[in-house]
Amino acid sequence: MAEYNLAVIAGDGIGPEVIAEGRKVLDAVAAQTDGLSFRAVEYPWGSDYYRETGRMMPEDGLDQLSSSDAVLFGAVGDPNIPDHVTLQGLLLPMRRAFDQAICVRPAVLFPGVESPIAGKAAGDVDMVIFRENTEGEYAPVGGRLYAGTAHETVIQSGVFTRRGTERIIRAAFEHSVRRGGKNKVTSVTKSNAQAFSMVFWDEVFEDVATEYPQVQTESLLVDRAAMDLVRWPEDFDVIVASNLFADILSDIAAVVTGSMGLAPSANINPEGTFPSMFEPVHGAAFDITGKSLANPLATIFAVAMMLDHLGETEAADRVNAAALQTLNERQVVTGDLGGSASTQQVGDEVVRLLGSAVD
Ligand code: GGG
Repeated sequence: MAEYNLAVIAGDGIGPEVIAEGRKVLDAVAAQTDGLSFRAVEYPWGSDYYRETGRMMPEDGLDQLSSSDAVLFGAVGDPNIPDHVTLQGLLLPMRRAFDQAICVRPAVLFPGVESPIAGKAAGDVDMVIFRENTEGEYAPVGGRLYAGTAHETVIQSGVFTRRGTERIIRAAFEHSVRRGGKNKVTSVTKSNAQAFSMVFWDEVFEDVATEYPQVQTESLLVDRAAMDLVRWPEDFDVIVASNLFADILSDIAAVVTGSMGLAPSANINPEGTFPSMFEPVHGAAFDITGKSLANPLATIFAVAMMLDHLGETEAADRVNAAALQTLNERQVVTGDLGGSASTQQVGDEVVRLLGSAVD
């Protein structure tokens, strides 16, 4: 029994198209659930806003969002604005300001979906990637000297705090215990080459692991992990890695499990003092923007993660079940999955199946 304040930032590219379907599904499940409602406020921020104002969001943008119960986010990026301007102007400041330190990215090979890796059947691949989300290689620490001269000097530093590193590693172990199954956590670093930050990460991983003797552990170098995700994806269960490595590995995991169009992401504020944010892993995808070709299921799965996070587990289960049925029946799927349905038709189908589950 709750009314939630939801901040919606559809953003750029295909963001508005997939967010429209996510909201359609959210409204439908809320309408079916006694006492559940969402007061949504749309924030028209992103690259168009930047063209008008020189900023990706207003100066007090984060203040405006801070009293929301959750943020639903589409995508960021524009072919005519440098990527570091769009990303550093909206998404990354939000993750840092709201201390959304724990990024959770599940990757599952669902019934009805074909993996590009030969011989993998539904259920064979089922992993969750825990991405450190507020520091690491994405910390805006560095500088550029003598630009454009022969002495040009550029420094980009990584930031690894004990608090941040412990938090993400502990969150991965806690999830492994809750999840059951293989009971395995794989930590991914590059500690043979990065002898400060990544050796530190390995040490923290070993320390935290002692608190979870029931969980099997593994440490892989990122190059090995990238190979293994392609050749033996079924070996992975829970993966924990730094901001950059987990960002890259989660894209590999998404394509191995069928499509970037299926990969959701939760950006969790562990203390609950700020809103958490839910988004598809994919970006703006300019090549298909405005063509109704985008797969909205990543956003719909992100909506389910948001419902779950808010404690609306029954509604989350219903959304997941309707999305899975859509995939399994394969009648209404987008081109990335071999179908010909539009973005809107997939959203409509999930809503239809939600309705039929209740009847
Ligand atoms: N839906 C998320 C999005 O727009 N992703 C684009 C991107 O470049 N993301 C980088 C990141 O997640 O750190």
